[in-house]
Amino acid sequence: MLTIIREWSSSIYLRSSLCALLLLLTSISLQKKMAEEEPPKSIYDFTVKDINGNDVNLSIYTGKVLLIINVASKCGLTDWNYKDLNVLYEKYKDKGFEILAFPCNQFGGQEPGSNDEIKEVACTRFKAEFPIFDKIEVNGKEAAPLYKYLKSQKGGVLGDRIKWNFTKFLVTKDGKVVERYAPTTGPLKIEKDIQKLLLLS
Ligand SMILES: *[C@@H]1O[C@H](CO)[C@@H](O)[C@H](O)[C@H]1NC(C)=O
Ligand SMILES: CC(=O)N[C@H]1CO[C@H](CO)[C@@H](O)[C@@H]1O
Repeated sequence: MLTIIREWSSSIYLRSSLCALLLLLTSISLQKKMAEEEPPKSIYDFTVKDINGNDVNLSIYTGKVLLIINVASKCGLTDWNYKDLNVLYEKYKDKGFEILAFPCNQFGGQEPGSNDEIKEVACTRFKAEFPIFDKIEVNGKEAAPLYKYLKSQKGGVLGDRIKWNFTKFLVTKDGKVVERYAPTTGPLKIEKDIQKLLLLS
């Protein structure tokens, strides 16, 4: 009788400790899963590729006001956009402002060149001094994670999709996306907002 009770209680003990172990394991794996799926807090959670294919952790831009743009080298607005972007850049680059340009080929095939050709066009013809990154997609399933994030933070007037070349996103010194401008909004029209974020006005 005693042995029966002892076996019975030890099996209860075994069962409950197994249960506890299972619970523990489940909660650990749940926690891990949640940690993995934690949504990005700022653009600093993204790593992109520069035009030479090297990883660039965007957290290197911590403390800078950023204008993030999808560029096209062969399009109507190209000339004055690059020209005005350079004006902005010259004026504010030493005051904590940076322009990050991402070539994109999704708008009527206006950016068909290889990275070397893009570099040539952007850096030589337009004399862009700001960083130009690797070619990416900005819309659809293959959209770069950074762009999925930018769009989730600031949708456009007619939905999240990037409508065309030269959509611009303004980012604060702590990596938050605060404004989105249409392709037709010239870079110089953004100057006041940039000054505000730089605390210059
Ligand atoms: C980017 O840099 C930050 C700060 O140094 C670091 O915490 C983070 O893990 C890096 N991200 C990647 C993907 O390497
Ligand atoms: C070639 C071309 O169509 N380029 C376009 C790039 O985006 C601007 C802004 O929408 C258009 O005006 C250009 O025509």
